[in-house]
Amino acid sequence: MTNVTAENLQAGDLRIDIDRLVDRLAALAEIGAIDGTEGCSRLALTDEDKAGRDLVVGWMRDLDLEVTIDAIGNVVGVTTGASNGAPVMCGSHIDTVRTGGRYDGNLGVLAGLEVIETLRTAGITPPRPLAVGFFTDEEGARFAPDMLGSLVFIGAMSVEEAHGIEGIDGAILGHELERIGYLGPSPLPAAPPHAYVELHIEQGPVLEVENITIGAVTGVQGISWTEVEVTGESNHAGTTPMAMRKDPGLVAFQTAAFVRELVLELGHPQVGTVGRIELKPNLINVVPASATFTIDIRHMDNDVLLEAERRVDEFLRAAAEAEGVTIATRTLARFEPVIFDDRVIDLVADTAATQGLSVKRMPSGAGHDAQMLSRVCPTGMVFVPSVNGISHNPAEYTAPSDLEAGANVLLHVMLELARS
Ligand code: HGY
Ligand code: MN
Ligand code: MN
Repeated sequence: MTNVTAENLQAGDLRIDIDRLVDRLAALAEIGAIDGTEGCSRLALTDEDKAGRDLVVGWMRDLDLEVTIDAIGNVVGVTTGASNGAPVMCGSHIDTVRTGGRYDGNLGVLAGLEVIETLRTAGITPPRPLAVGFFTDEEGARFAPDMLGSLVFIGAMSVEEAHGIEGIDGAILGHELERIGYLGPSPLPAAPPHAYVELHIEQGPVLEVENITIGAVTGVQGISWTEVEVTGESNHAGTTPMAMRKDPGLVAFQTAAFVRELVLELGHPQVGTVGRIELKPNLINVVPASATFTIDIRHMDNDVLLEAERRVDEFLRAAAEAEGVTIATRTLARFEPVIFDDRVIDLVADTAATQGLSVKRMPSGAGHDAQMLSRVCPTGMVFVPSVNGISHNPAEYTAPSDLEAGANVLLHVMLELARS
């Protein structure tokens, strides 16, 4: 550790302790660990999520942070002491998808703890308080929409509506929150931070392919999630003539194929995914009674995203009519593209350059809590590379040198924002 004085802080000599950060990432990844992999499974508000929350809250308390929990289970730790005014906040999420990696979300939260501990060890008190938080159910994989906790944090969804959300397993969000002991008293919407910065793995291939260490994230693409329930007529697979069938599975598979054709026609960076599909009764010799599936389409241009939504809906209705089945659609998430604050984007890019790191301005393909915080305060993100562009997969990996680079950029961006 460099012996830091206020003078050399100006020179940006202060650096995080990468071994401590890697150790915390490993300790958190032990919770919900997926055997034989580096990954973990901590779906929102499950026992594993609770255990992860308890561990991180313990680390927050070890750092003497003032810990608050709100009515959607968001947890924020704030430094106490000489500083005053609204805090400079960092953070992300610690819930994961069912087949998650150890860096998605977790890095932003644990790097925030690392920043605070580095400053504390150096005896440095920034002019503003610093806050690190984790938001509930960022993934939206169990309870849609994604970024749910930060959506409620900024007041864009009521606590009542959020508490009533039913998960893919039939659980009710409010009940689960109470069951794991994270239904907290802090007021919502929360008072906006002075600024918000989120360190996150890129989860895509761009930085690695271009051999760049830091992404100065310019914004987040628009997200459209739809659940489609197709209802047909269950029948015998052997005796039912094809002309008599009302097969919901066919419409689901045709639509999944159409989504791929459409996004290829619209061209990069349009993306489209059918990630969840359930047939009932899901048996080899039964023409399904129903098929329920999800459509995830995204684009940086909202007009293109609207056109994609229109085309998918048009196809779906025509396919249903041709097969004689009925459909019901439910919007699970719909967020417009977001552009981050120029000053924060510039600060991330300049800080990376000052630290001798290669940096690229780029949009985010994945959704993040930062896209919600950007509605209430100056917001930006710092990306670090994902090896082979892999994420939402236990094989997700980012090299310690890149983790360290990202956390050091986070440290100095937060310090600079604390001076503003
Ligand atoms: O879906 C997303 O982009 C994020 O991981 N919730
Ligand atoms: Mn994430
Ligand atoms: Mn994710």
